[in-house]
Amino acid sequence: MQQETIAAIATPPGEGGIAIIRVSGSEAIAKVGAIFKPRIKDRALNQLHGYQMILGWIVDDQGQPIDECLLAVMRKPHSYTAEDTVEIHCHGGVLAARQCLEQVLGQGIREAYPGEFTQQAYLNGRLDASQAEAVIEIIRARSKKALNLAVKQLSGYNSRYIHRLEDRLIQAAALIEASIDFPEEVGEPDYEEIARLLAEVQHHLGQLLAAGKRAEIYRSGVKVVICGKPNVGKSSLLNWLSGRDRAIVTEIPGTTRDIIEEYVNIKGIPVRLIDTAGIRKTEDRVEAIGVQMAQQAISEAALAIFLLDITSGITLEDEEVFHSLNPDRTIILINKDDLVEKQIDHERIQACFPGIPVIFGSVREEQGLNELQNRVEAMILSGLGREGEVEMLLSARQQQILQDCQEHIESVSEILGQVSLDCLAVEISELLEDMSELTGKSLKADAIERIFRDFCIGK
Ligand SMILES: Nc1nc2c(ncn2[C@@H]2O[C@H](COP(=O)(O)OP(=O)(O)OP(=O)(O)O)[C@@H](O)[C@H]2O)c(=O)[nH]1
Ligand SMILES: [Mg+2]
Repeated sequence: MQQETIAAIATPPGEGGIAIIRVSGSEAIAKVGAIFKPRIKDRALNQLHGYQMILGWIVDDQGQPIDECLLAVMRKPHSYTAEDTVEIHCHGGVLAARQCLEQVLGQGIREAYPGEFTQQAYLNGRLDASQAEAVIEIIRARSKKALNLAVKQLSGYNSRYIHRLEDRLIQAAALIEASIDFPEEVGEPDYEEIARLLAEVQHHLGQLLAAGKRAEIYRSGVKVVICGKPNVGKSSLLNWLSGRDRAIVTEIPGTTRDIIEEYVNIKGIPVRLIDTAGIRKTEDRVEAIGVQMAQQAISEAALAIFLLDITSGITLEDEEVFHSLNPDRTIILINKDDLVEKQIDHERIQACFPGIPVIFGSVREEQGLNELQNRVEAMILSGLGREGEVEMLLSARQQQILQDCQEHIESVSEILGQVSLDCLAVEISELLEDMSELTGKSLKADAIERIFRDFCIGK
């Protein structure tokens, strides 16, 4: 397919060391060559082999330099898009890059839509749908784990996994086809074997969906709220987990009156950590608003770390805070365990807050905090299957397809042996078609549009 030559600034706007303009398509080298003056006279852009660079100036219509640039040439199909590509490395900053781009566009090259370079790569067969989706995941990754998974997906790991599932369906289809084509010799297909193959695929689809949910945590992160009555050490914990003095800490109860948010990383999980005002009845208007906001934050969080002060015993205030918490999503930290005066023990805790995981520790002395992080991780990941089985990022699009396939397999399994072989063959081939959308090389236009609409310009 002949694709238009396109161009866009591939680096983010704003000041920086360099900015890169990417030009891709069959006319890229010739048209950029026409507005480029090489530093060494007898060299020219179109003489370059792939992966070579050349220094010179992008010039305006009068031949006056716009910016000094380094140009990289990549020749088809050995480029990101699998088209001839020129990357213009100009000085960072809004104006230089913009003016160079305008000069490029002046050559009759069209400005690229968001994600269009990756779309070219997809249309040229260099990436399949799953790999194209991995590109946006890499760009957006906010934790090391999410990045690892996305890079794995880009390498084609996910696609290979799906293809192995497709192979099982193809085996089932072959059993049916053989009975249709050679009824005399083959007789009835081996329904047991077909059922086994379908069950296997179904099992793996379930695992994939669970893995996708687990990966989603690493991709999007979760909201964790730190709550408790005043002065128990909430802000101290936020500061410790974020590794800096983000919130004010004093011995005065009611120090924090606002919501304080900080992105932290707990055991590789991106966490939006929220420190709240100590919850208590108060006449102070500002503090009262803070308490309301704390309660709102608690209701929105995926998990609450509920702090108590070991020296104060379990008070009515503590019990009131506990009432606003979801016991299944709560971890209790009994803080200030470094102090001698201990008014809370395990028995007391179990009596007041039965079944809630409890850690005794001290933020000041950094005790129990590793255990706390392990607990947080375990609770966030609980119910999402065991780690290390399958690991995979799934886009919303892929999740939907997997769920559809699950339902489809279920209905096929139910009618197995009760419908004609032709009908069964059609069902299995439809199933294969659905599944091929996961990694699809020839998706429908709207599916392609959905994949690429989230991309940024220049990618
Ligand atoms: N001994 C001891 N003191 C602590 C510990 N953690 C916090 N503190 C002290 O307890 C006091 C209150 O700490 P904060 O972190 O401000 O408590 P808070 O829960 O945010 O308080 P409010 O914002 O008022 O609700 C400060 O003087 C801290 O230094 C601890 O583990 N041991
Ligand atoms: Mg505080």
